[in-house]
Amino acid sequence: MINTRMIEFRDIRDPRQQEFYGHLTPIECGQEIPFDVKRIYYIYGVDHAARRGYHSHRDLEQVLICLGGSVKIQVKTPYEEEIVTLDSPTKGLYIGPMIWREMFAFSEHAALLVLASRHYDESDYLRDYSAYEAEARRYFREAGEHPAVPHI
Ligand code: T46
Repeated sequence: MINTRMIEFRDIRDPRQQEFYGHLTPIECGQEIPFDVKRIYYIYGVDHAARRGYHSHRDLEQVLICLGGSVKIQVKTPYEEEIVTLDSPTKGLYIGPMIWREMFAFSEHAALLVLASRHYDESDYLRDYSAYEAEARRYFREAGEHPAVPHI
C-alpha cells in the first residue's frame, strides 16, 4: 500500500551454538530504517479487546516492530486499506506520512516497539477521520504518481 511497506530484519544465530543461545537482530538507521530515529516508545499491556491509534500523522515516519506476541495493524488511506499482522521481531512495518492506523488484537504479553523520525508533536496528528480524509485526498493528489515511498 502507498507510504507503507514491510521491512525484514536480520536474524543472527551462531551456528556453533545450540538453539537456546537465541537470536540477535541488529537494526541500523540508513540500513533497515530509512530515517534517523529521534524517538522510541513501546506499547504493552494492551487488552485483547482494545483498539488504539485512530489517527494519522502529517509528516512523521515510523517503523513498528512487535518484539513479543502479536498485534494487527490496520493501515488505511481514502483509497485503500490493509491489515498487517506483526508477529515476529524480524518484521517491521514502515508507515510514512498521511496513513490512518489502528492497532488491535494484541496478544497476551505483546510488546510493540516504535521507532519514530521526529520528537513527539501533537500538532502532527490528525485524530478526526473526516479531517484526515480531506487532507489525505489533497496530499495524495499532489503526490500524484510520485508518492514519498513506493507501494509494498
Ligand atoms: C502511532 C501509534 C503506533 C507522548 O507523550 N509521547 C509520545 O511519544 C507518544 C507516542 C504519546 N504520548 C502521549 C500522548 C497521549 O496522551 O501518550 C498518550 C497516548 O498516545 P496515543 O493515544 O497517541 O497512543 P496510540 O497508541 O493511539 O498511538 C501511538 C502513537 O501516538 C502514534 O504516533 O503511530 O502509537
